[in-house]
Amino acid sequence: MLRKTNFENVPMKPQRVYQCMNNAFGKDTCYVSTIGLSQIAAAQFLHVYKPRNWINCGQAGPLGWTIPAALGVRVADPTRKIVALSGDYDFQFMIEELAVGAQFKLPYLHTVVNNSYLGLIRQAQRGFDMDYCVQLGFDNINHPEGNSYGVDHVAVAEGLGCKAIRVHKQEEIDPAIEQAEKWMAEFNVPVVVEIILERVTNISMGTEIDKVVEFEELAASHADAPSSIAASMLDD
Ligand SMILES: Cc1ncc(C[n+]2csc(CCOP(=O)(O)OP(=O)(O)O)c2C)c(N)n1
Ligand SMILES: [Mg+2]
Repeated sequence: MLRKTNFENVPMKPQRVYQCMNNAFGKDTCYVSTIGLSQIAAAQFLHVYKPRNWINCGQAGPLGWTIPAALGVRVADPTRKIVALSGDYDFQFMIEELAVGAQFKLPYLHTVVNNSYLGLIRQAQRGFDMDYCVQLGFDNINHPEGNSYGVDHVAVAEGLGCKAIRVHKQEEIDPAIEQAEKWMAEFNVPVVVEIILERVTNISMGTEIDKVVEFEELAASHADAPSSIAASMLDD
């Protein structure tokens, strides 16, 4: 069984984001993440090649941990390639810590996958037929082009002394990462790449390892999961 990643949807499906990240980031990349559909999907899809290159808070799952953890990794290792990954709410939880990165010149790349939802909680509520108090969208009077996704993360990150860029389509991801790398080299501050996702995508999950529910069509060929290492074992 292989999960499909090569979706063309705009707003993007998260699976496609991880495909792009696998293609864009090298084998030395150290990922930092905390909790949420974002982190669960990342653990399913992202390739990690070395020990201590998947820095995660473990079972505790304290939202907001990602920014300070990434800053800590940077302090511990001034040369490592660090890519943090947050959902929109994890990012908002301790967003002010970005200023610490700007103050102490601690560059790293922070990808924010924004579905304008507490996605993991929304998915968990499906079992109760609810979608209650878990969406983060609103009409932001200062950000009308934000399509009611609410907080303008680019503006907040810039206000805290960092650099930030927003993308909507998969073909914008590579140029955004290139821009982020230039900014990190030039300014020595955290750089945020915000990726606008479709609002509702469920991620494969189950109560037991042999009862995992798939919500999307599976890959039928290598082309459906081109960045997958296992895909090479499929008959095209
Ligand atoms: C401090 C804290 N409060 C509440 C939770 C419960 N919780 C786990 S995931 C989640 C929603 C995360 O939303 P987001 O960061 O946008 O990620 P998504 O699931 O949408 O990818 C919540 C509220 C938690 N893990 N930590
Ligand atoms: Mg979210």
